Amino acid sequence: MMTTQQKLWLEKAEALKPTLFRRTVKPRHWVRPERDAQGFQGWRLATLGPPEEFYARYHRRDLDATFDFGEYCVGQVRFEIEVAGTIDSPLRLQIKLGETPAEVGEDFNQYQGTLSRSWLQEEILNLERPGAVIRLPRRYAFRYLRFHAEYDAGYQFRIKNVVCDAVTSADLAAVSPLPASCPEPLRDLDRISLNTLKNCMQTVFEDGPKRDRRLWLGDFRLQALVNYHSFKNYGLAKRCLYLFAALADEHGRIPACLYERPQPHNGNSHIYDYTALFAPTLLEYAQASGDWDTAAELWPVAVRQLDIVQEDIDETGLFQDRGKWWLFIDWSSGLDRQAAEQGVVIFSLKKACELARALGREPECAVLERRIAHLSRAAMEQLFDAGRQVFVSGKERQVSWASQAWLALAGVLPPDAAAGTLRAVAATPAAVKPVGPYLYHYVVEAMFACGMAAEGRALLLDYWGAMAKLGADNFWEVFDPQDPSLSPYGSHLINSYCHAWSCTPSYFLRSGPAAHGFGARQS
Ligand code: RAM
Repeated sequence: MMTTQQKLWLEKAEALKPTLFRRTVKPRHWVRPERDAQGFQGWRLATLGPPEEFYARYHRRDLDATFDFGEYCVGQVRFEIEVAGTIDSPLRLQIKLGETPAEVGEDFNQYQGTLSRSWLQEEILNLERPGAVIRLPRRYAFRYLRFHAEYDAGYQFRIKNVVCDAVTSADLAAVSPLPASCPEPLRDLDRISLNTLKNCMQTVFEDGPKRDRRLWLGDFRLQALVNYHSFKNYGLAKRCLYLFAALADEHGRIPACLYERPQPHNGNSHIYDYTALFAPTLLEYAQASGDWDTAAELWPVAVRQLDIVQEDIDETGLFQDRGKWWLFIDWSSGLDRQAAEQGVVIFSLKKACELARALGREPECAVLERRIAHLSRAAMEQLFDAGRQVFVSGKERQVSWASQAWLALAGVLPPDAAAGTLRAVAATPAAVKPVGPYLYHYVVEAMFACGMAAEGRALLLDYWGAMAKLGADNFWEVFDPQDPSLSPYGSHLINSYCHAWSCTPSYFLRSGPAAHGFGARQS
């Protein structure tokens, strides 16, 4: 049951629902997917000609045609069918839409992944009156579209004028150009990042427009940071903050994710690290927008999340996994998350203190500061391996990038020493590495935070640059340069190739290129 307060917050959120910008996009090329061991995930697209060449042709059966829109689109698809002859039976058309060539190339019937196959974008239409404008039923996220008509139609037909009515709530006109000194490879990363964010910006900050198409707190925090330095849609960020606050459960715990339809509701999953990050997300919104009233109104929600995460801190000040939560941090399967979670909580408590001070609530800092001291001491006494000069995690004393990054961001060690832990982990091949851009973001952020600007820039160029080199239109949900088909869900087909949390190169480039040294960098 929602409280009266929560109902008001939901009303505020709904009043902030943005109207979407619309644009019609036409396919650029008529293509054919072909297997190619050198191509991304084993596929390439051979160009056959302009779409008009295909539109001019009539078919009866065995139609198989793919279009490349030349850019990534999120929106509704429509096309026309023209019939020559008597329509004596429905026309059966299969349509696939893909973010990648592999999606339009591979057979979805072979899909064995752990998430629902219904995320794979595919329609089978049995059209009783095919001679008309056909509108596909859903919103799609794709660059490639494939038509397949396997069965004899009994008459001639042709398909023409395929278009996508693309939607976004991102205002492209709000983005200022990068400084002229910014070199080309970085401009490319910026362009791909902003594309990613634009495509995820709908009536909330979606995690991915193909999948899961919902608001996740961890993704939202990073999207919002990029948004403040690019599209500057403060209203959308405010809407998302109010949605989380409105949909907290009876204990005051916000969900890790939420759905908008049919009406906003709680996603009923709880991620320990995401819960803690509500406070930093609120502070960053207020700092960027200047809207401190919203921060003051939602302050109790931020504090409540930190009280809730505190319940899993033991008497010595250490986070203990009691099996109550989903611990996220990264998709890496072997990662021990204890140390990283410890870092997230300290980081979030510090941001909450900053927010308290900005709101004139200094007295409330005392309790937060006591927790910071207690947790920091525990991190040093129980997680820091002085011999190896790295933080370790869990019973097995695992060494990972995640632990060093989050404890560096938590400021448990002075910046120089924290930089030492990051350098040590980079020099330890056995250390558990990130597998996704979400954690890579925090590694880069930690590097900048502790004076490793050159290493931060290099990692950014290396990791996100590798996706750009593989032809990314948007940055991806997961990416392991050693294994471009890696998926946490058992199939690369279901991965999201336009994923919110990967859009942060623009944050690093735009939140002060001078500070990060990007503008001055020679490519
Ligand atoms: C997946 C999505 C989403 C992420 C969660 C933890 O469902 O990739 O972006 O926030 O996991």
